[in-house]
Amino acid sequence: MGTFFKDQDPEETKDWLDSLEGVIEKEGSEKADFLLRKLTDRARELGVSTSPGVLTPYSNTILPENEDKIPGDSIVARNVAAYVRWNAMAMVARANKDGKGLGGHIATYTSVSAMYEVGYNWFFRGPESKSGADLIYFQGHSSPGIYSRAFVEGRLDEKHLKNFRQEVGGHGLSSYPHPWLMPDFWQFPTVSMGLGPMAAIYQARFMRYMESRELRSAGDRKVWVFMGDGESDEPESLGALSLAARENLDNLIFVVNCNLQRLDGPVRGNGKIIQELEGRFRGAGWHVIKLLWGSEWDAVLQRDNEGLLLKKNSARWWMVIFRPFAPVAPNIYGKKYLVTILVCWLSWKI
Ligand SMILES: Cc1ncc(C[n+]2csc(CCOP(=O)(O)OP(=O)(O)O)c2C)c(N)n1
Repeated sequence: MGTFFKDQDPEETKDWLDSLEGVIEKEGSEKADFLLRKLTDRARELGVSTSPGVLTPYSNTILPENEDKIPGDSIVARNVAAYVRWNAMAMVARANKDGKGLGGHIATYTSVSAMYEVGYNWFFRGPESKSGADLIYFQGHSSPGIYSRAFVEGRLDEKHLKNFRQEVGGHGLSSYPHPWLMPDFWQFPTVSMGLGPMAAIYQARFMRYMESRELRSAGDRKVWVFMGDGESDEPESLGALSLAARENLDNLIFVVNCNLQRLDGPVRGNGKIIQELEGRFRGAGWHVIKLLWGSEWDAVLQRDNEGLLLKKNSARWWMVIFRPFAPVAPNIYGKKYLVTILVCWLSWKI
């Protein structure tokens, strides 16, 4: 580590380093990270100008006790989300029946369905809004779910769904978001990965430009970008992030759907893409809120006094949710972790 500071008391420095090593050995790296963060906070309070870290712990940013409750009937919303996912799946499956082999994607929407639903129900503004409808860049491969939502709302009919990926006589559905093919449906083309995120930043910037020229008020209109973690590999995706921060574009929200998969394999096999992206966004000056665990996990995590579950918060862990009792599970996760999760789960349920 390079530093210009001339250390007058190396013995004292060694004490600190030994303590740190002791903490890591006895209490683990999460505790060490916590202590370093505490020290940094305290130092800043005392007026030390120290460099802030860009990474926060690998867990939800908002603690359960600080979360807002969903207003209204969230059970109805949950059921609607399930109908939408079901119809999306049925539409794609049908497009591939009887040797038609039209293709289509399911996993993208499955992984981002909850975020879209929260948007539809509580955030996105429609055309009736005073400042005009929000502008939404939908993640390219999530189109089946967006069609399905429109079907459930009665904006598309069954014939449309049957013509998924076949733009027959104007009564079909394009594979991906495409305003030229479906001008009354899509606002922006997004499946040339990377172009959506960059275009959105300039869109949000242009709205501010129009306002400052007194041509059109931006009001509280928002630009939303839903993009994939694999998509973040395209240079354009993250290429204009610092412009957005520099221009204070608080009318712009990116939702990065980190489902850890991309067309040609896993996103960052042994890495942590969520942490990596947090660093990129925060480093460029953005506010980042991470959501790794659904609220179903809150009660379980609270009972994990040793913090074992947080340590194991990786792609493979998500499989535990679906297959906790699978015979292969102990080999994948290690017996100790499985026992922890079961004990936490049972102590919550009993
Ligand atoms: C510029 C560009 N390069 C390549 C592709 C082909 N392609 C389509 S989706 C995809 C991977 C997308 O991964 P991710 O963003 O994680 O989305 P998900 O797999 O969750 O749908 C690729 C490489 C493309 N659409 N655009």
